[in-house]
Amino acid sequence: MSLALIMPDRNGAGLVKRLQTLDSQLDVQIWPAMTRPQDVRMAVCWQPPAAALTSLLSLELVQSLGAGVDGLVESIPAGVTLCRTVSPSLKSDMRDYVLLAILAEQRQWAAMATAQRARQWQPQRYRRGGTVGIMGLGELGQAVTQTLAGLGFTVKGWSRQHKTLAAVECFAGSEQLPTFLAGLDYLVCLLPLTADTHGLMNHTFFQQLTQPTYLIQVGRGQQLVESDLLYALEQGQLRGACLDVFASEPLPTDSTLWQQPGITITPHCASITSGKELAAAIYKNYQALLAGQAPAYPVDLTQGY
Ligand code: NDP
Ligand code: OXD
Repeated sequence: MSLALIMPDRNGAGLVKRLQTLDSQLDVQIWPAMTRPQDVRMAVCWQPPAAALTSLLSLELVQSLGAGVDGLVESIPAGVTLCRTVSPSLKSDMRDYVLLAILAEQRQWAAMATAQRARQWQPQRYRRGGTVGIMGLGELGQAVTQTLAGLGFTVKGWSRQHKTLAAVECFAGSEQLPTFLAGLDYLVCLLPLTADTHGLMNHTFFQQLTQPTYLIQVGRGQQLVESDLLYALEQGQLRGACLDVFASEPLPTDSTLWQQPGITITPHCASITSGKELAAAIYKNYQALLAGQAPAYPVDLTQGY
């Protein structure tokens, strides 16, 4: 049995080395230079060309290199299982990123950095407390809710199916979205990209915010209508935004978002599984496949996440 790495634009050499440290006999082939495609039963992918998977006739399992599986769901051949990579470092990175974005905005960190460069002594007023709404109460959303609740934030959560979580006021479905969005100081998007979440954050959505809210977008770019975001900033429904993901990545150099006051941009790096944990997660699923067991973090292809 062979394991394929299909990750255009990424160098897989470090990952191969880590995998072979776990198992020196492991047969790994890196796309597109695969000499024995007929031996591949498992493929680890990030944005693979659709044809790369259909040409693997013995394929049984595809593992996404990330937690998101948009861009993969559509290209999974019939009968093949899709799973994703979720790890302790992915969760702790995301908790840190969301907390950093909230604290930086609360303490007006960007304004103080600007004042420093102008040699100006300008203490900023802190925004105290805060109610944070998290859209998506999955692996990452729940990790974030628990951290924020533990630090004394008031936390609201929204998911597709109703949940009961300690210290979180939970809402579910489109009918409860307006109640969830009411009274938020911070809104965090940790939703997967699906047909239902595509374009979710649009003009109608922002109109349901009942006070100026700060958006932290760490889901997927296509969930946010950029022109409606700019309008919501102009109208004061949003008081700012921290964006890590974009409809087009890298964000084009001519995008108006780069220079927009109140917007912080990071280049899709909110959270990343460490190399060691990635290799361990892949190898665990490889062994599960050999033993005829289900992989960790399987995706429901009918729901798209
Ligand atoms: P999970 O699949 O564990 O959780 C997804 C959550 O979203 C679930 O709570 C689910 O509800 C909810 N959800 C899905 N569809 C809807 C909907 N239509 N309405 C309301 N809630 C919905 O995902 P993860 O927490 O592991 O990851 C979430 C996303 O974060 C990833 O898909 C990826 O896009 C993004 N991500 C971004 C990273 C970055 O660096 N910026 C890094 C890693 C991930 P329910 O519980 O009812 O099923
Ligand atoms: C992921 C990501 O899905 O990096 O893991 O966005």
